[in-house]
Amino acid sequence: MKKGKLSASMMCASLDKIFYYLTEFKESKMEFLHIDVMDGEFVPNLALGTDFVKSLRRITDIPFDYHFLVNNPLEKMTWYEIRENDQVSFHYENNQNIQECLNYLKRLGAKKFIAINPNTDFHVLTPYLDQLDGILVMMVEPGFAGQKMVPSTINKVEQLSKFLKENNKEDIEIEVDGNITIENAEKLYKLGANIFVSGSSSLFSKSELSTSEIIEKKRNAIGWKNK
Ligand code: S6P
Ligand code: MG
Repeated sequence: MKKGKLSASMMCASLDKIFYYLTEFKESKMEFLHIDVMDGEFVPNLALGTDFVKSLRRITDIPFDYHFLVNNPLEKMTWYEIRENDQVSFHYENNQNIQECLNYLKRLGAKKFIAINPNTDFHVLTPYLDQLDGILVMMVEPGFAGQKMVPSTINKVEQLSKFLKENNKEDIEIEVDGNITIENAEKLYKLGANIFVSGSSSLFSKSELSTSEIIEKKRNAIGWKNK
């Protein structure tokens, strides 16, 4: 099995420690910074506006993993400076422009992911599989950090992984987002997930360990041990 990747959820990072976190991430070769964009419409919360994300882009070159939890992602994605090789998820739900969103990301050369809520069946994505680099599975109701995993989502990850293998689509990555503790990451890695959004339940939790020690522990849980 391939090694899993981490994506640090920046809405969970305290601003007073931002340089500490970015230094630790750089030294540990963090794969992505997870950028939640929330518009107060698709979800009852606001997060990571354009100017904040632009400033972050200026102080780090770690690739961004955008997660648009918004109505009309086709318009709102254009407000951000998405780069080639950034990874971008937009939601399936309440989206009349899925194909147009995929076309837009293809033109930018970004990695194309579609995100699905806990109650959305992954089979709805079947028509788009040929175009997708990955699927983001929400493990909690979208909108807030610090929630407990919706139990049915675990089985969904397992079924999705089987489905992709059976359809010769195992190159499509499975990203999991919400309550990804070290223990949950280990379980989900074994079931086929390979990108792990890391927020208040791991990287940014209150801990005696340094950030790089947490990263190392989490990586050991997702296939990095003895490699
Ligand atoms: C939630 C958002 C997530 C959170 C992340 C936080 O709607 O999409 O990316 O930032 O889940 O992690 P945790 O460990 O607090 O659940
Ligand atoms: Mg997210």
